[in-house]
Amino acid sequence: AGSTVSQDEREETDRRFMAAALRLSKKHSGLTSTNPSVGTLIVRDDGNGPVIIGRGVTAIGGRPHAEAEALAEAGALARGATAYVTLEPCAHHGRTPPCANALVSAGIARVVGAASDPDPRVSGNGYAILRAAGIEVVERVLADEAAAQMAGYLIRSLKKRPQVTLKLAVSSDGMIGRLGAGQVPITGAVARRQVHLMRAEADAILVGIGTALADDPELTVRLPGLEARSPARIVIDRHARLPLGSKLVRTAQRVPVLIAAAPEADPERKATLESAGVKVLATETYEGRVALPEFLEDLAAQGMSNLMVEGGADTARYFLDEELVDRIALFFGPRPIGEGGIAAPLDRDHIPPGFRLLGEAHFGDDSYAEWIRDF
Ligand code: AOF
Ligand code: ZN
Repeated sequence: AGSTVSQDEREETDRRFMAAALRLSKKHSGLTSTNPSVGTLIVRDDGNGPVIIGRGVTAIGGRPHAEAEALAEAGALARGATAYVTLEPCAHHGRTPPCANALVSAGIARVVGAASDPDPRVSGNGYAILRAAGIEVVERVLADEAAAQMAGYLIRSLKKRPQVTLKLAVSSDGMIGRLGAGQVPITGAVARRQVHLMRAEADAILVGIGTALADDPELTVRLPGLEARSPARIVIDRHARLPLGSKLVRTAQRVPVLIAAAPEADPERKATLESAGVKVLATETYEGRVALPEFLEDLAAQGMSNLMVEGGADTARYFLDEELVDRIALFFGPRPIGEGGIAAPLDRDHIPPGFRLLGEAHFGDDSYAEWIRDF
C-alpha cells in the first residue's frame, strides 16, 4: 500500500526522460548561437505511467526558449506535471520573460534539471525561483552528458573562450599527410560527410598558415542542403601571407575569412587582404607566435562558442601544448601513407592525460573516436 513508486524507479524514470530531453535538444545544435540548444519535456502521470504532454527545444536563433515552447504545447495539462530541462531555467528578463516564472505560473509541480547555467543572470537563481514557489527541484540528473553536449556554451561562459575541438584524420601508420603532397585522402566519403556535419555545427574552423599554403583548403560545408551553414574560416597567419588566389580568399565574400595576424604584419598585405573581404584580427604575439589565449578571448567576445581546429600538425601541437584543447575528434583511415608521412601529433594510444573517451563510431571503412576533458 501507499506509494508504489520506489526511489530507484523514480531515479530511473528521471534519467530516461532526461536522456530523451537531451536527444531532443540536439535538434537545434549549432542553430541557436549564442544561446545553447536546450531541450524540455513536460511529463504527466495520472496513474497509468508517465506520458509526455509537451516538448520544446530552443528556437533557431536562440529564442523563444525551450520551456516556453514545451509549456505552450502542454497547455492546462502542465498543472501538477514534471518538467525535464537540460539547462537550469533562466531567471532573467531578457528578450523573453524568465522561464523559471513561466514554469511556476503553469503550475508545474516538479522540475528535474541537468546542467546548471553559469550565466551570472541565472546561476542558481533559476532553481531558487522554483523552490521559493514550492516546486520540488532535482538537480544534476545526467549532468555530465548535458555538459558534454553544451560544452561550447558552458566553456565560453566559464572561461571566456570557445570550446576547442581538435579534429584530425590519421592513417593506419599514424600520419596526417605527406610532405609536399598537398591534400592526401586519408578517410573515405562517409567520414568526410561527417566532418562536414561537424563543421556545420561549429562557429568557426581554424587552420595554420602552413596548411592553408600547402593544401589550399576551402573549409566550407559541402553537404547538399547545408551549404549555407558554413561557419567562419580562420587562419593563424602571423605575417598575413594568405595568398589572394587561395580558395579561402576567393570565397571570402560568401563565407567569412578571418586571419590572426601580428600587429606588425605588413600593412600593405593586410590592406590588400581586407579589400578582398578578409577580416584581419590584430593579435598579440608571444615568443614569435600568435598568443592563443588572447586570440580565443577575442573570438568568444564575438559570440563564438565552438571552434574546430583542423590542422596542421604544428597548429595542433601548439593548441595541445598550451592546453587549449577541450575535445579530440580522430578519424582513422584504413591505409598507410608510407614514405614522407607527416606524423600525427597524437594517436589513439597517446591521448593527453585528463581526457576521457566519449564515444566511438564507424563511418564507412573508417573508424572514429572522440575524447573530452573536464572543464
Ligand atoms: C532557458 N531556456 O532554452 C535557453 C536558455 O538573450 P536571452 O534572453 O535569450 O538569454 C540568453 C541566456 O538564456 C543564455 O545565456 C542562457 O543563460 C539562457 N539560455 N535558458 O531557460 C533555453 N537557451
Ligand atoms: Zn528561459
